[in-house]
Amino acid sequence: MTIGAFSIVDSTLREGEQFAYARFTTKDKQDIARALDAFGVEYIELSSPASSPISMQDTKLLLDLGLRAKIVPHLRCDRKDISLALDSGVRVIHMMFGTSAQLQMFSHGKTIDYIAARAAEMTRFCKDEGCEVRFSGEDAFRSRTEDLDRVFDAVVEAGVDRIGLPDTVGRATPFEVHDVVSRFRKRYPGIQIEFHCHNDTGCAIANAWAALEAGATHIDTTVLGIGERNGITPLGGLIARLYAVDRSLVAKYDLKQLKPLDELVAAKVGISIPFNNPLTSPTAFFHRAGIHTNAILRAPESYEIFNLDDFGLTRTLDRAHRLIGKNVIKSRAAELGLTLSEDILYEVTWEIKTMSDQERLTPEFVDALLREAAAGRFRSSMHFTQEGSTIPNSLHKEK
Ligand code: HCA
Ligand code: CU
Repeated sequence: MTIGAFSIVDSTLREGEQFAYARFTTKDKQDIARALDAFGVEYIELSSPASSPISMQDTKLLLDLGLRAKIVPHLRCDRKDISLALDSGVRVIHMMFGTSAQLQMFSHGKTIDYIAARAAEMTRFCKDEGCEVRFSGEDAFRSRTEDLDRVFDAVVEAGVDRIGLPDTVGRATPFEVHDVVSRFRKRYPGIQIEFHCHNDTGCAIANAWAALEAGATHIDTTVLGIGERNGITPLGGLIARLYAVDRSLVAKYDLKQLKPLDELVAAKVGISIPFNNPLTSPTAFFHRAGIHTNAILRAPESYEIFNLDDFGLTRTLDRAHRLIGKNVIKSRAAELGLTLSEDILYEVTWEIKTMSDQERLTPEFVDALLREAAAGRFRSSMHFTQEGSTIPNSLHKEK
């Protein structure tokens, strides 16, 4: 199936609040909400106003920002919690109730009949208040199909706009997600389907993709994937996945806002952007091997699937390692405005390789070496050891 219209429900301020290192202040939440809105996510999910007095206060303050994104609280299926949320002024409600045997037994102790009746009643209550309503069967991927059908039939009958299928414990495979979402897509043709995927086995992006291919209309993300345990589908990772298949799928978002957004949330939770984070990791476009940089210099798409300009990102070609090739040295010399013969370029390249077998070189050292060579002071036999070099020692080693 081709991917149709979809929305991103960003849950950095809800699922992300459950991340071990997150402790958002009101200002943090405002900053993050603004940055998410600037990127263009369609929904910003918040922790329940019933969680704490500040949670209630912040729901109102975030609504007051007047963002394009819909502000939506995440609630238990409970009339008091819903009423409190409605008092804050929200007009989209996300509710959930555990539908798996595990959660029935060890979390809330309720039967499927009770859950269906309660979910339908609360859905009607919200619809009567004029709200957009989503109901999730928490732990859907460990819930029995007949139990999900029973509960979702009841909320669909009650007028729900969207059903939610969370892989709460991150155990689903992409094929399984595709099967389950496809089945509900057929069962409830006019109803939106939201998918929320934990990353316990590293499948959160692949599973979100599978859900979209099967007809999901809403995908939950958080910035950098932060959330309970090791988190959920990362916003940037999902964008990377979609862009790589078809750029037009993400044309509605301001892609240049992704890096500042990832940096903002990383700073707010006190982490660095992980090295293996798609797109915005500091090493995401770092190329070293001479064979690669040679091709990259001719055509970046040889080893990159993203047009970096679209994201406001830049690449780094290593020039201070034994695996580099002559082309990167030649290109660097040109960037520095230096003219060197092919022979000298070859010798300088070999010098860098030989030296970097012995010590860790810096890019600045390579630049200094190129300047020395351009000034006619290159003597390869010296190997520019620290003792023999006219280049300051401080440039030899990475600090
Ligand atoms: C939670 C669990 C949840 C809910 C997702 C949803 C999950 O923290 O309440 O409401 O769709 O992973 O099941 O995040
Ligand atoms: Cu979750």
